[in-house]
Amino acid sequence: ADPVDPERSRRLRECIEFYSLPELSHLPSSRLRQVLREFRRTGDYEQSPEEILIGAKLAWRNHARCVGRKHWRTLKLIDARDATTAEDLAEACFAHLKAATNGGALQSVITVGPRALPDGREFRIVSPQIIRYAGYRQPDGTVVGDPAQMEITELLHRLGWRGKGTAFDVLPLMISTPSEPLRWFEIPAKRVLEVDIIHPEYAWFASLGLKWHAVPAVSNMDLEIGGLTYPVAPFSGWYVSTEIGARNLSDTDRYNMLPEIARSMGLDMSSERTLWRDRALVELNRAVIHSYRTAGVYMVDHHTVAKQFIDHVERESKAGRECPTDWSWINPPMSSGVTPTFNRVYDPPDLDVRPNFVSRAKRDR
Ligand code: NRG
Repeated sequence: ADPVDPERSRRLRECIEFYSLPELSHLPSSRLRQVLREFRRTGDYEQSPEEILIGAKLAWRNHARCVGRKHWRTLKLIDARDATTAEDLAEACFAHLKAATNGGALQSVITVGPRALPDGREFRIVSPQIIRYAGYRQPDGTVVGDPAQMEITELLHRLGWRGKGTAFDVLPLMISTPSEPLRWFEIPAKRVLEVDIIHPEYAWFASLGLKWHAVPAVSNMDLEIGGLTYPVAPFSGWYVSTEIGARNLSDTDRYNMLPEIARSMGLDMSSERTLWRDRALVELNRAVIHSYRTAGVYMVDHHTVAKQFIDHVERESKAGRECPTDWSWINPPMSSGVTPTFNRVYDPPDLDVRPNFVSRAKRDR
């Protein structure tokens, strides 16, 4: 390898920065020397499970778009770097779901798979999250299920998968590896905890037939630590209620449920001025929170998470650290003006801080 290759210099710099962090100051100084020796000789090195876990926690802490960062210390690691087949990785993802679901008391988990081969070929979880609902395009142009998953659902169809055709069919997990054709794996039903959406007062709400899954496990971001990139690094915490109630089930290009909820509530929908959308939105979000609580599945509401985030920012500032923050992602998609995250300025979202989670689309571009 060319020692003045800019990419290699960047990775080397990140490596040195990583091992110089206070969070790694307990490692013997011989560790950095050993890593550097290996890096200079081969352009690469291996991290220990402890180093990966610390790196992943810091990636979480650094990630400007996450409002749940107060809990960055609670992360658990599943080390799946020894996976050699798509099936191994699928099994690791199922173990991830089990540990993360934790019977409803959600535990933050990251599973780290193999890195790319020297020739650049790599393992990838093609599914954007471990659990996603299918979206079926109907002949009349409407969609049954989650419109955001239409493309991946059609790809799975071409690969021979057939869903039941309901609005909430869990898609199989799609994985690509260096040496196999694209493969999919049905997720065992016992690994997918779901919550039926009911309303604390409106008995009719249950008949809308809505539900959502407990675990949000993002599987299409790279984890970058100390100059190394992990292309397989699905991570999960728990939902903020508005992700489901004020986006997934309500966006017009997702489940678009507000008109039906408003009609069932008997609201005057003749004009925007009646705020029928807002009123339906509030009831949908009350229903989501109530249903998860009733089912014993942990989630956080947007007011509480906003307070937690402000605590976190203050704690970070006391520790003398920046907290790079993307205002538009930190604020909830409803009632943001009445949460404490709204009227504030933050440290600018520094996209170059490492360790970090990096969106794969960015790397592919
Ligand atoms: N909005 C997406 C999930 C994104 C990640 N959200 C979390 N992550 N809460 C959705 O499925 O609605 N997490 O790691 O907890």
